[in-house]
Amino acid sequence: ACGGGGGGSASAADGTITMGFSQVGAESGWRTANTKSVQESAKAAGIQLKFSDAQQKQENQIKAIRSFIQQKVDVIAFSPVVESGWDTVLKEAKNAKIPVILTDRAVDSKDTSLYKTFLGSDFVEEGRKAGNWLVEQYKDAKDPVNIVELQGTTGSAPANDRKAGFAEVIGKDAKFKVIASQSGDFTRAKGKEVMEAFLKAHPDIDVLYAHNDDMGLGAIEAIEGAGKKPGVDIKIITVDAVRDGMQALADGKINFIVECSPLLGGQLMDLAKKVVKGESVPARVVTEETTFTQEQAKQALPTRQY
Ligand code: GYE
Repeated sequence: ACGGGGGGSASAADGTITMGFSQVGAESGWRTANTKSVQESAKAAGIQLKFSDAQQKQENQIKAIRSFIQQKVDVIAFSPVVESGWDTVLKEAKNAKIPVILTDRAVDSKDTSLYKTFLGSDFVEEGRKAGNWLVEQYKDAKDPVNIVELQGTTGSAPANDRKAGFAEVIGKDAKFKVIASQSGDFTRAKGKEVMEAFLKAHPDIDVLYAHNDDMGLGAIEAIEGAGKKPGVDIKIITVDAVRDGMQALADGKINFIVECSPLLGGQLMDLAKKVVKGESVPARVVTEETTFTQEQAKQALPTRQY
């Protein structure tokens, strides 16, 4: 109806960009902060956002992307719940000449022409940071260090990579033993449930490595329920640094948090404007992040945005 120029796109005559965004779900504090960042940044950038929540299901994301293609949005952004299985739908977007931006999580597609760029954290590096802290803490220990691991959503980039980065670092010293490792699906409820099972099966846990704060917070409840002191009897390392995690860190219940920033909205909108204009963008945009000790958490909390 717009009579040319738009190449069949749904762009408004005034040039307003429409973005279809398929979010993973609302599984964690990180995700809630990320959704808010995307929504607020779209508004601030004057980009019309069609937002869809996949409730942690890949099939819902594929449906949402197909619907965005049908609606002829100008750009599609999504945070893929798992890494595999995207080629078909991404080819459909490419055939429809709609650029795709990967946000937060990666896909394992061999054909990198299926998307314009990938904006998000380096999850392998996050895992390494967690491992490095542990190695430093136990550098003088002679006895084995028994570690349990709560993994994120099975098949997701952050679960695969945080596990790999951590294993790479601790694997250099045989005293570090991962005695149990299971998915807690990035949620508090599952983190608690799996930690309860770990505690029953293993009376001798020294360290918990949880792939996000929420699972760590659920595990803290399980540890307290078992009559042990989180942060003292069992040392806890998590990833994200959302407010509740930072509070537990400041309170001494978590020992170390590797930051993963959910505030990707601003950069996403900038990239979207560029790809819609046909400008070139870097193939990979990595988020800048830090780590927090208990003392650093106390200092950072008052001004923490999420
Ligand atoms: O760490 C976790 C969330 O993909 C980086 O997903 C994100 C992860 C984040 O559920 O809390």
